[in-house]
Amino acid sequence: MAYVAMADRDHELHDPQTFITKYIWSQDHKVIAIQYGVTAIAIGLVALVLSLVMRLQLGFPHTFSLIAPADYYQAITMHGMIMVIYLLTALFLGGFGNYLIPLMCGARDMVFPYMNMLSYWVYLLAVLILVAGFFIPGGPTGAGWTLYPPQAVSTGTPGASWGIVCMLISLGVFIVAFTMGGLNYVTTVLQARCRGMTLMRMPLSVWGIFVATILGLLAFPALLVSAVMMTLDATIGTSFFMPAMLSMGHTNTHAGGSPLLFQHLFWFFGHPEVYIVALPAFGIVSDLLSTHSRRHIFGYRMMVWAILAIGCLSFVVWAHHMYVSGMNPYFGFFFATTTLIIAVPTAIKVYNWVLTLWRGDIHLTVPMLFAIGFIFTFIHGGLTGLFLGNVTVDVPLSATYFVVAHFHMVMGVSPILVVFGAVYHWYPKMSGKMLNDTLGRLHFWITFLGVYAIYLPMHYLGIMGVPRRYYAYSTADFPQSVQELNAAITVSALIVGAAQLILLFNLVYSLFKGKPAGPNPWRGTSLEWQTPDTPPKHGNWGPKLPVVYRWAYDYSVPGASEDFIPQNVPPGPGAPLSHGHG
Ligand code: HEM
Ligand SMILES: [Cu+2]
Repeated sequence: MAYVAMADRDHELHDPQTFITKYIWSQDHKVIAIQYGVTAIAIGLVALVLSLVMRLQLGFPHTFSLIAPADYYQAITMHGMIMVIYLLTALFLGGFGNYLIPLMCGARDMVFPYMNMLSYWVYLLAVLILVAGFFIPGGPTGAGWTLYPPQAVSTGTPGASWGIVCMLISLGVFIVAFTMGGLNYVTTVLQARCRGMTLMRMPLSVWGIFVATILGLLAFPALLVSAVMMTLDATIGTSFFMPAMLSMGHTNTHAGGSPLLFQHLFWFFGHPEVYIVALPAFGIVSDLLSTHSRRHIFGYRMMVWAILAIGCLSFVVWAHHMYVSGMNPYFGFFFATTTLIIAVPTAIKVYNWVLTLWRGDIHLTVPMLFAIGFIFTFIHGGLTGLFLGNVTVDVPLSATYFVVAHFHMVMGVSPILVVFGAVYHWYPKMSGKMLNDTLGRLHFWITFLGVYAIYLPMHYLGIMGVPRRYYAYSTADFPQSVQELNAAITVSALIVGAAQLILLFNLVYSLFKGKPAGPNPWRGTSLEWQTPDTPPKHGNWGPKLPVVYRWAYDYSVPGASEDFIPQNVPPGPGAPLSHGHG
């Protein structure tokens, strides 16, 4: 526990005094978390607007001429990349990871607070470089979020000269920021837990974030090297990924590079990336379900092992994104098999969530609604994953809207629902105020029903053969229903997009007018609810660190005087240890 002492000392030496050190150059993990969160949501709104612009084009191609074909490709690229990296990755790890790890582990802060602070500012720089892409000559890259060469750096692709370089540099800077944060999260979990907080007593939120961070530290380097190599291909004429070719009547100056090498590197990062987003969501949703059903998580140990198993397996499935690349069929067989094996630990998790609810004392609070919504959308997206994991099914579907439906359900909508649930759940700790319940319910129902209205029909469009990444289709190629559904999807998307204003309003309104939350409004067991102050002060715990006596799931323990026993309550009369992990 040497690092506890270090974090302790740091807290005494650097207790922030001025406005600037308290809120701007803050080394407090909670302030950094909120900085990450606000920035991620702000750039996420840009991605949302881009998606609505694309939807208007697809739904009403002749009514709104907001964008030209080239703009569509730029919008799709920026939308996809922002959503995956700059919103979800940053929000789950930089935002929730930063906020929850020290509080849930009983630490005063991250072990390297200065590096943690730097991580946020470098992330902000990455976001600014990304946004700069909109203002440079030629605009941002239109290569698609996968940035495949040779297309990404060939004339004819929007942003092929400046835009792609800007994107690659921004990604590189993001990875530097992620690494500085990530080393903190891992080290803090391993070294700064308070007394009694064994690994197998940690809340699943911490487990999910912890393993996701390890995945990130192992996967992002593959993206970093490909970004560096492609930048060199684009700027000084190296040929890592660029073959000699004839494009738009011109022969290029490259020779001998391998576009397939890029695909392997990209997806060696890209598939784990799905779990960098999904594992924190899995962890957080487990805690939401348990807290709001007043019941211990079913199969805690199995849940931890499932997270670890999914984490490991996620590194041996990447080429399921490359079934159409002309790979050797035996290769496809291997990757289909590993992909389908991931379904086992994943299904275990789903069963355990459902069994947690079974005979629980379910409180349909707003966080719980979002958590249950997640179970639906995740099962849904997971099932279509089983289709696409099989080579023979994937090949005809891979360039269609079926894929758009699948990945939005599984890694767009599902994690976002968990983000929302988590915001309603922890906002009271972050601000001391409750979010407005009525507005929360309205936000949930419109969002939940709305995403189904958006994404269910897309499966049908995909099976009809509607291609993805298309600006417009000839009406002669598809039945009338395709255009009608496209219009309906766009209307739903506009409604869902507008519904997010309810949340934004709620966040600001409740800060001033919200009901005071008290320290533990959901009667939760994990340590963040047991802080002496709400919101917790710098250093979190006042003079004395907490001591942990039990796991995080002592809800409705027989013989206990209340329906929850916080982790820092010693066993005794009225507070027995549960049959779980004491
Ligand atoms: C209301 C919410 C959203 C709407 C209406 C929406 C809409 C769209 C549209 C219209 C496309 C282009 C499809 C095509 O032409 O093939 C797209 C692509 C994409 N979206 Fe979303 N989206 C939303 C949320 C999200 C979220 C939360 C994520 C996070 C993972 C996400 C990730 C992506 C990705 C990775 C692509 C693919 C980009 C590419 O092909 O290069 N989207 N989305
Ligand atoms: Cu994958």
